[in-house]
Amino acid sequence: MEQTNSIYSKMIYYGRILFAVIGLSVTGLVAANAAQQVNNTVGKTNTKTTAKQSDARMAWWQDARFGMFIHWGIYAVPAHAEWYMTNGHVPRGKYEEYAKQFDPTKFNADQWVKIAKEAGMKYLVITSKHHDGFCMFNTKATSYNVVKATPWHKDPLLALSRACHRYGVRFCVYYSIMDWHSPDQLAANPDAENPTYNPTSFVPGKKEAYIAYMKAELKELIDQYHPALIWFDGEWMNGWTDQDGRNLYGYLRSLDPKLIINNRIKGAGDYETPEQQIPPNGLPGHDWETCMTINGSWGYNAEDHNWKSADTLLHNLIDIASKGGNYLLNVGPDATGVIPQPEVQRLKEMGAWLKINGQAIYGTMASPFTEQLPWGRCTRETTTEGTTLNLLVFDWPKDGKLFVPKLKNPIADAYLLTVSGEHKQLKTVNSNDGVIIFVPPVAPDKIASVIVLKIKGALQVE
Ligand code: FHN
Repeated sequence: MEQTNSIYSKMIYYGRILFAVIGLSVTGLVAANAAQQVNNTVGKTNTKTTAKQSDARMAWWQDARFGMFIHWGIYAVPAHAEWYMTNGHVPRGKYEEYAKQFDPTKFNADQWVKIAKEAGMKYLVITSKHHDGFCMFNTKATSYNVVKATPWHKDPLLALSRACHRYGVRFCVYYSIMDWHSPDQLAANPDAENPTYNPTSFVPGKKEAYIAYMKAELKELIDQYHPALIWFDGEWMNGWTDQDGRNLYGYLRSLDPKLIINNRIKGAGDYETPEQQIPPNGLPGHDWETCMTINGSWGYNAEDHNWKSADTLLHNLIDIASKGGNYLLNVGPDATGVIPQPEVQRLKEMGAWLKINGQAIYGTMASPFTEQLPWGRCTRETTTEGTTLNLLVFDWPKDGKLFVPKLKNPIADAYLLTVSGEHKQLKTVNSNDGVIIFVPPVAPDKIASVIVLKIKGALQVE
C-alpha cells in the first residue's frame, strides 16, 4: 500500500521548518533581548522557564544522542502501516474491528527494552495514541483502548515503562493531537463508504471538549507511566493554533517541571524534530532530533522490505551527533508483538559499534569545524584540561596520514579506539594549516574508526 502520508508528511515537514525558521528567528530576537525568561502564559497556569532550568531539564536528553521510536497500534493487524485508516479509506466502524483482532501474544516488554539497550539507545518513545485515535494504554477517558477493546486486555505501556525502569532506559510517549476516531473531530472527507480523515477539523463547538479529553489522557500518561518526554504529533489538524500549543505546554509543565516536550505541540516546545532527513548544517543554537524509519514505514508494513543498511544507519547517527543532534530510530512491531528481524539485526550491529566507540557519541557536542571534513566527522567534548576531539573516520587514508585542516593546537595525546579496548597511541605533527596524524595501514573498523585527540587549553580552529 503506497503511503500518501509520505507526500503529506513532506508537506507537513516543510511547513514545520518554515514555522521553525520564522518562529525561531523571532524567538531568537526576543530571546536575545529578553532576561533569559520565557513566559509560557497558559490560560490560568502561568509557568516561567529560565535558560538554566531548561538546560537542566535537557541535560540527559542532550547526552543521550540515540533513542528508539516505536510505532505500534491496531494498524499492525492490516499491516499497511499507521496511515491505513485514511489511506485505505476505512470507515470508523470497520476500522474498530481491528481492535477485536489485536492479540499480540508474543509481546515481551523486557525483550523490546533489551533490544533498545543493547543497540545503545538511551530512551524509548512509543505511540500511546496515533492519528487513528486508538489508545495503546489504560485510560478512563475512552473505552477505545488496548485493555478494554482487544481480546489481549493488557497495558503495553505499563509493561514497557516498568521494563525501561529496570534496564535504565528513559521511557517516553508519543501522542497525536489529530484524532481520526474522536467524535469531536471531523474527517477531511467524511464520505460514509470512502472517508479520508487527514487533516481533521474540530466539530463546531467541540474544540474545548476535545482539549479536555486530551488533557485528561495526558495527565493519565504522566501519572501512570511517568514519561521523561512527550513526543507530540498531528499538530497540523485544522483549528489547532500556536496558542493552543502554548497553553497545553504550560499545562504539562505545571504537571511535571522536568517533562521534555517536542516542538510538534505547536507554538512551543523544547526541541526541533526534522523527519526522515538530517539538516545539512544541523540546527545551530537549538536542540534537535532527526526521527527516521529503518525501512520506509513507521507502523508495521508487511510489504515494505526497503531496509537501510547498518552502515548507513551508523553513518547517520555519527553525522547527526557531529551536528549536535539526536537520532530517534524507529521500529514497527507486527500484530503478534514482534519487532521485525531486519530491524533487530541492524540495531544489534549498531550496538556492537557503540560498545567500542560510544564515547565519541554520548555526551558530545557538535564539531568545531565549520566545513565538512573530507574523510568523516568530528564530535567535541569540553574537559577540565581543555578539549577532546573525536575523529570518526569513514574513509581511512591509504598513505598512513590523516590530515585535520585548520586545527592549530599542539596535540597532548592521540590514540585509536580498538576492539580490544586498548588505546593505540598515534604520532602527530603540526603543519602550517592543520595537524597530520600518522595512522596504521588498516582501519580498526570497516564502518567508522575513532581517533581521540586530547588538546590542552583553548581550542584553536581557524
Ligand atoms: O503522520 C505521522 C506519521 O505517521 C509518523 O508518526 C511521523 C513520525 O514522525 N509523524 C507524522 C508525519 O510527520
